[in-house]
Amino acid sequence: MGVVKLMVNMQEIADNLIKGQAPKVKELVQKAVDEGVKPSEILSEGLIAGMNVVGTKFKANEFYIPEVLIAARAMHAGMDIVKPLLSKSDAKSTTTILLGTVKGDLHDIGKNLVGMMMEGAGFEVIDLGIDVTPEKFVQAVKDKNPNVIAMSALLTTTMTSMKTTIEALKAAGVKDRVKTIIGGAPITQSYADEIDADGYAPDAASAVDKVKELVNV
Ligand code: B1M
Repeated sequence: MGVVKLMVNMQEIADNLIKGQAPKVKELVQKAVDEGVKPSEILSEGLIAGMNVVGTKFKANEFYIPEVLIAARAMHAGMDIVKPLLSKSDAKSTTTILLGTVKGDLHDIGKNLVGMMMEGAGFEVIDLGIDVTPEKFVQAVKDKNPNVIAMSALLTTTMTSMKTTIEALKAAGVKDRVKTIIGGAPITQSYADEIDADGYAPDAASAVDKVKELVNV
């Protein structure tokens, strides 16, 4: 009698990601790759499916920030294996997000959470880091041609940098090339309206929904 070998189930990857089991996710993803499962399938039906559940739970206050960060770490463990294979194969993201904490602001925990959720949703994320000047955002729009600029600010004194950045995009003639979305503790929808940002999101999971709405994916 031959030995029955169980193939890796994508749901098992998703379930372990939701539980934040990074080593297990890594092991299962590697096993799935070795078994010949398409990287795009592992990404969409394992990692992204799991991260979507995490986002839903976070929005419903069933998960809190530490659980999201632990799940995001598990997602990264899987992504590390799948990412190099993806660039060689089919599922190239068609949506690129330029992410950064604005000038003068060094807070990056929320921004990183936004980035992880965006990656989890299958977007390509270019993270410019913290203290990103309007000039740097403008230059990166020219160089990288993103679909969306996602700006984070945690201070009432730095949220004005979002306004200056949008003005700089307009002055450089590139504002219409990208959608702008903003967020962070002091940010509101009315501030987004005031500075002519295309969208506002109160948390990382809603930021993903907002991007989907803005770029129609
Ligand atoms: Co700062 N800090 N901090 N701080 N800090 C706050 C923000 C503050 C509210 C604390 C307080 O006084 N109660 C206050 C701001 C007051 C104000 O302006 N209204 C403050 C201050 C004053 C300062 C300093 C000026 C303190 C000083 O030096 N005198 C200084 C400024 C430094 C600077 O940036 N230039 C400073 C420094 C720091 C540390 C370096 C010590 C550290 C940051 C470490 C780091 O980020 N690597 C820090 C921290 C940790 C905080 C608190 C405690 C926590 C912030 C955080 O990470 N929250 C914060 C008080 C608080 O919030 N309780 C505070 C968790 C994170 C997941 O939430 O970033 O809000 P958050 O992100 C959320 C949403 O806002 C949203 O999604 C996330 C959740 O899903 N979101 C987006 C964020 N970005 C988004 C972008 C989007 C969409 C959603 O679309 C693009």
